[in-house]
Amino acid sequence: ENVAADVTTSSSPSPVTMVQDELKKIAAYKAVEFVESGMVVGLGTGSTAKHAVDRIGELIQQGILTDIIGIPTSIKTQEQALSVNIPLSDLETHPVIDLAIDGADEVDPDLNLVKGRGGSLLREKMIEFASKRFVVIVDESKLVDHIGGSGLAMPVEVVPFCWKFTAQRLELLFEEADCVAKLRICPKTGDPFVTDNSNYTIDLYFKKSIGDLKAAGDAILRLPGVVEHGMFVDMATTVIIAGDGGVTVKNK
Ligand code: ABF
Repeated sequence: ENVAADVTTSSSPSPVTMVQDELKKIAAYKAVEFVESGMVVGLGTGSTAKHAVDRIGELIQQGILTDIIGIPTSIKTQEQALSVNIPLSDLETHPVIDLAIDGADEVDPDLNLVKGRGGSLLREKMIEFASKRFVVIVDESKLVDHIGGSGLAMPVEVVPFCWKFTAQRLELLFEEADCVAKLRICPKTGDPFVTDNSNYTIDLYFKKSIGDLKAAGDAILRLPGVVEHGMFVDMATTVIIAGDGGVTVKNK
């Protein structure tokens, strides 16, 4: 496999009891080492990516990074990046991004990902697709043998119009995988969760394998009503994994 070609592992003094958030921070800080002055940087979303955004802000503040332009993957990240004084732009003004740093919900041995449980998969995919290098940062709890096989959600962003119809079509599409499609609900309000793009999210749960990921993703995208799905196949160029045993960097 091309994936294992470049794997470096370093030991770290991390205690076995190191909390998950500290591991996320270690992965994030390691990723920010790849950021150089003058770069256009895709800024991810979620509790892991948040550490990377804070760190970039800190290095700008210290004058160590200069002329950085951030492209945020969500409204939340946009607000956070502004709060730490990272100059921002968008994909239309900067269609080529040097480096994007973002978290993930699942990472398989080939560095394919599930993303979107945090609700921002569409902007993340657009920005990471436009990135020359896409660095994924995770703690080791995100590693899986097979994408979609964890029993946890595989998110699909859909237009609100007739979402039940789209959910039924998704279940039918993955009938052989015993798929259940559930509309994501905002726990605070009890209303449908609305994305930054004013869409809904349908979470797919599979009891059996969905088979070839690219074929599955393409089939999802062919359904009218679907905007984008959370499988990021062949997109990550580097995955940084922080665990109790240290940091592992895997390159595609
Ligand atoms: C984003 O944040 C998402 O694509 C993914 O759903 C989530 C991971 O969040 P966290 O880092 O908080 O686990 O990257």
